[in-house]
Amino acid sequence: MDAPNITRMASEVSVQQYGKERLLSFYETMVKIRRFERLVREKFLGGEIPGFVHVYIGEEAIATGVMANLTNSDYIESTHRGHGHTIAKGANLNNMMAEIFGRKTGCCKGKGGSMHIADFSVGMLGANGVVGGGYNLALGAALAIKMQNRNDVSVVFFGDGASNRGTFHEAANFAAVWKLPLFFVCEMNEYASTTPYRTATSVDDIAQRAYGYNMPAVIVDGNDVLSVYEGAKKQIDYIRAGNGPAFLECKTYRVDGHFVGDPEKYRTREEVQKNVDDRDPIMLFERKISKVFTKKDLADVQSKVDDQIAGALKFAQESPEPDASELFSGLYV
Ligand SMILES: Cc1ncc(C[n+]2csc(CCOP(=O)(O)OP(=O)(O)O)c2C)c(N)n1
Ligand SMILES: [Mg+2]
Repeated sequence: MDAPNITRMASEVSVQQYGKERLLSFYETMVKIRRFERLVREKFLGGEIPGFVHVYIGEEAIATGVMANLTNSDYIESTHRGHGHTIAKGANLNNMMAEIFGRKTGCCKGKGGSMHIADFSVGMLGANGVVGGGYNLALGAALAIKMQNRNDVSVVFFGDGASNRGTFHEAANFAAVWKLPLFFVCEMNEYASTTPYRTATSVDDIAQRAYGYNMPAVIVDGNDVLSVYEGAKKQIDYIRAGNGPAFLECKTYRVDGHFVGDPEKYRTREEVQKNVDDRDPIMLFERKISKVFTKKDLADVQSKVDDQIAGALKFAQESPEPDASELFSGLYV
């Protein structure tokens, strides 16, 4: 039996009611993330990108559906798997790609790389290489929103693995006691690097944890962008009304390895393929909107996105690396 704070939701609004423009923007964002990630994977394997890269392939519907409820003055805190969140929040693609390539023109001057992208101009406060490192930063942003009497929301994205960090519980309790506008969005993708969810987590649904902090929780199919959108809307409306924090659990699946190059010995190819065949979020959405758009409409979106990403790649590749003299600038210590 579910804890009393939990609502399981599926999209209740018909595709037609959404309006063409909004549907097409959902599609564009998901395709942009997918194609950006495929290119980053290719360039990483080709040796052009330094460091480590974790891609968001298969989870595009979550960032897309949540972010469609936000404006630039709302904040997000992201994870090590943060490219999708950053793109959906509207960050500049050129500066983002340059950051991943470690170039001077990157949004963090090439010093952060994939796991430390930030773009304050759109409220993207940062990806985070520390698992569970985002909660209390988002909490601080939520406290600032409240102290400034703003109606904005601070969103923290985190994985099933990160839900087991103590920082989750500290932030959840603080936010609940102070009624802060903090939105917890859990991306339950079945694995925390090589660890299957069930071997490390005590509950069937991570949303159960919210009960201990008096937080309402919604559970959605994280591969259905409309369900994510509507679930997030319900929770964000609740938060903006001044009720304090809320929780959203999105059930999804990590299709790629934990990091690009992961040998993936902890699962079978069949399991992965089944998720690709049955649950791919872009395929599911294309099916849903097939009566509203022609193949040509969708192909036009794809080629527009490809042009943008090709432009971002060229910008990154042609940008210089940071000067050695800048090594110690921008540091706090
Ligand atoms: C504090 C900390 N512990 C361990 C790691 C190594 N690490 C990086 S990602 C990851 C798994 C995270 O799993 P999850 O939160 O489910 O996110 P997902 O990768 O599935 O998106 C681990 C253990 C880390 N970066 N930080
Ligand atoms: Mg995970």
